[in-house]
Amino acid sequence: MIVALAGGVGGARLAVGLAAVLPPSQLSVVVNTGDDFEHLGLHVSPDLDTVMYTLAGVNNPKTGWGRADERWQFMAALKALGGADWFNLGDRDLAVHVLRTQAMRAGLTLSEVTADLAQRFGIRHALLPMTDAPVRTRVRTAQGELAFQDYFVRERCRPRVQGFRFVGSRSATPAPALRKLMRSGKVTGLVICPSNPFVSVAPILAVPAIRAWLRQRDFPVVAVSPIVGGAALKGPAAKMMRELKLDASAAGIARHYGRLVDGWVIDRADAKLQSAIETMGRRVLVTDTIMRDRRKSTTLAREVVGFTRLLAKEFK
Ligand code: FO1
Repeated sequence: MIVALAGGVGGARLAVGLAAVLPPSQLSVVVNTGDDFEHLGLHVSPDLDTVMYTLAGVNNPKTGWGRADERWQFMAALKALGGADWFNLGDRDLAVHVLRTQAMRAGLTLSEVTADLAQRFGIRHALLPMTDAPVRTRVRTAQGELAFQDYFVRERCRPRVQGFRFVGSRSATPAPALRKLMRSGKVTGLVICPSNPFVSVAPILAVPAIRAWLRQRDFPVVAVSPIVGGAALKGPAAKMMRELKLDASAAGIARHYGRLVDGWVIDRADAKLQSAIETMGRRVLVTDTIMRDRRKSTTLAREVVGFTRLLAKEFK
């Protein structure tokens, strides 16, 4: 069983590839919930929805979030009535937020709601929130501390970041299905998808039991670098690294994760960094990591799975 940790767009793309290569009995996708927030009275889970829509093939390929063939009548009416219009909720997308909010108000957990919605979207692989407890990413910036969506959407990632905190993470426990997996001894590898290390992957690793599990793992962790040629393919990862005085490169990312990762998958554009990363004691696979379409996602996923299996053989 391979567990994939996914956040926003980059994570979703590799998750699709992994789902094409591995059957449901061999792949579970664990998603960041630090981006979740209450908006207009609705519980919004952006990364869960991005991964769910992408696995279901109904995601908006242009924005990376929300649904394809979207209409915006709700937003137009909301704006006309003076409602908050900085966070766009499409007419189709809205149905998921309303149903999730209704179910959670009725006492269902985020895991239960996610499983029900994923099943309705025809998704057969396990789609798991990292935890059912509320964890909220807050971004410390030169302009003070911002809630994640205020930083990411309202302020368009412009403020200079100084650090992050994940409110609620200390007391959070893994989602039940993830805890079961962790105890099963069936996990043969963990893949960190090319998501933002600070706001998509870090919140998952901030759940104490997940971090401890990886610390004492008996399986390899393979990560796909979200930085290619010194830039993030989408989102503020490279900008954040520079603002945090980190080397915004695949090598800088490898240094950032340290011993948490056994094998790095880096793009051909960064082949010259292979020896630097190997010198850190990591294995490296150099390949084409740009997932332009589903075919590329599947090809990359196949290579990542192969690399994970290779490292599993060497695992003491
Ligand atoms: N990102 C934006 O930049 N602008 C938006 O208006 C926006 C709306 C939105 C609605 C639903 C949803 O699931 C995601 C949405 N996102 C939007 C993306 C969201 O900010 C995510 O947190 C990012 O994708 C980072 O993971």
